[in-house]
Amino acid sequence: MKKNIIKIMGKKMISVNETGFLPEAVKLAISDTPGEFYIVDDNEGTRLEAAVDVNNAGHDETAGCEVYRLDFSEVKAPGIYHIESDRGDRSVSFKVEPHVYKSLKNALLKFFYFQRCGCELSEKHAGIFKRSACHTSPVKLLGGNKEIPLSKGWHDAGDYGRYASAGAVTVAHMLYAYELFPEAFNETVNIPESGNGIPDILNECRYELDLLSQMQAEDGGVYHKATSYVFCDYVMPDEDDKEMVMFPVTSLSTADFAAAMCIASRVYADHDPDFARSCMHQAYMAGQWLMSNPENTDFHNPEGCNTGEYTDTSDIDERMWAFAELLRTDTGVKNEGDRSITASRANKEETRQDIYLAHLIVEFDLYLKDHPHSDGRSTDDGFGWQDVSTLAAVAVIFDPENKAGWELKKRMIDMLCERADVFVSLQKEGCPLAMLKQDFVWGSNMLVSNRADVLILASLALEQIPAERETDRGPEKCTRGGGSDSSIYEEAALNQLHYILGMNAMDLSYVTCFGEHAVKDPHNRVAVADKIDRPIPGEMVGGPCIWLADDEIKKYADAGTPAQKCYRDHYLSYSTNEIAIYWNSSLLFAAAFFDR
Ligand code: G3I
Ligand code: 9MR
Ligand code: ZN
Repeated sequence: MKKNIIKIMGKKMISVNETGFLPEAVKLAISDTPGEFYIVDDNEGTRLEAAVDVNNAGHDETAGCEVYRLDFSEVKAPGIYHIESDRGDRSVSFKVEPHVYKSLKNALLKFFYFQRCGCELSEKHAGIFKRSACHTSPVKLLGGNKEIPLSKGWHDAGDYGRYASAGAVTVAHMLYAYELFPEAFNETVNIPESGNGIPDILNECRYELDLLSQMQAEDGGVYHKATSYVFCDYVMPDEDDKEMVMFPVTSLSTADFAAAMCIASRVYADHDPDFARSCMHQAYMAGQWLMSNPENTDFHNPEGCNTGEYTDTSDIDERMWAFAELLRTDTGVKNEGDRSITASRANKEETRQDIYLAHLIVEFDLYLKDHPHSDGRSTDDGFGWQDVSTLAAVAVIFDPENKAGWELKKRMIDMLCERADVFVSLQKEGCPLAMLKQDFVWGSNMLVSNRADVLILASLALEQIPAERETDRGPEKCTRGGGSDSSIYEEAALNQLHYILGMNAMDLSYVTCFGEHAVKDPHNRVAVADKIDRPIPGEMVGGPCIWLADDEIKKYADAGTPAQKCYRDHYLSYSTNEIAIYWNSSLLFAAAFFDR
């Protein structure tokens, strides 16, 4: 009788992080159906005594169903398990293990090697994904004959463009991760530089920094992108015969470049002092350009051009990040040519740092004016290519010399923690996921993982608040509003990771080769053209997008489709299933934090 009921009702979903859980972490899975649930040890084939608490978390609009949260935090012993219900439904198998995210972390990093442009990928390092060198000719500056030599860098995504802002933000995710928790980067990932005494995360970022350094014009401005005029077909990169064009300088690229080069000059100082100095000089030049060019240039493709735009109506946050990083990093004394922020300040002996600080404050005030306190629902994460305000906050908050001063640092911590508090509260109902329907935009998985990163950063920022500090009026207690603490932030960050790795309405892991139901067919020209029936491992795809912005997804979703289900694992669905460097680096940041 029971069997029949199950048949009639059909299979129900039990979805879970398919990679697994850290032994001491809170462990949640979700189901769309109530019932009794059990944890089964895969090796023994037996149900565990450990309780699975089932909570009705209410209807989830983005999942399109009632959500039951299954809490099995009691399971702490390392092993391989799955969840099953009294109705006979089961989840895929997952691990509980102390270093459960290690191979994920390393695959997310190795991904960047597979994106390398301008070099051969050898069998030794790429295995079956070996390929020939691509895009080695100089590029032509748009609208003229000027040739600019260009080498190295990563292909941006499923296309072969190289975009300065995208590259700079990606490198920043990775280098900040390295600065904040270097202990996560002790393993090598079999790239040509492995074993040279420099951590592979720095070896890999160096490959992109070498490209970026060639994208700066003589006056300090940075070109927006080097791409063909239109996207090429699904061909291998070395077969792409479209001419590469360098597009004009933008304030967005120049600011992101300045910030990334500052971080690089710190991080590489011990390993390669000459390179570090040259990064600092280039960052300084970019900073000078920004001060001479106060308008947002923005960027729009010229007529007939269809490659990525990375357009942005505001460059306030980019400038804020650039000046925050310059303030923290550029210890140079004032030069003859240095720009002054206001003529009225000319009387005072103004240092270069005074100038950066003044600019930082101006931009931060402008930013907050445009972004008043969040309404407690949705909010920018500030950790993507378009809004980089959290990156600016990182530069200020984690400066060991606190060059911005306590007041500004405190305001940055407040901005960061306010965001984190919103994300914690968004997890309270339905899926334990900080995402509203309108957040399922192009690259929604980056929003999910950026929110994890913000939560992680907020947990680290709390450590930066001293219990007390000296003021003119004597000692003063330092407090922060909001109710969260580090462990709540970390728990919420892990929930975001669980979504990416399988705890979602698609019951899919969005990282290739990680999970029994992992995505298999990303929009990546290499992966389509190589004719290999396996995807390159460690790629996070963009994920559900409610805009239904390509013909493939339109066949499978309409306006009534729940946001989490506006997704199709097919290479033709570029608006839901592409890959991108700053999506991987965003997830790498979180994975590395939880495997440090
Ligand atoms: O910021 C605005 C927001 O204010 C507004 O309310 C909202 C409404 O639609 O749009 C927001 O901007 C969107 C932006 O993503 C931020 O999420 C843009 O409209 C949207 O077009 C943009 O999508 C971008 C997509 O290109 C299309 O341009 C993705 O973020 C970006 O990751 C993706 O990047 C592409 C490159 O162009 C080319 N290479 C592949 C790469 C990955 O798909
Ligand atoms: O492959 C392109 C991808 O990298 C971009 O993100 C996307 C949006 O700009 O466009 C893809 O290219 C498509 C083009 O825009 C329209 N024709 C089909 C292309 C995919 O084959
Ligand atoms: Zn290339």
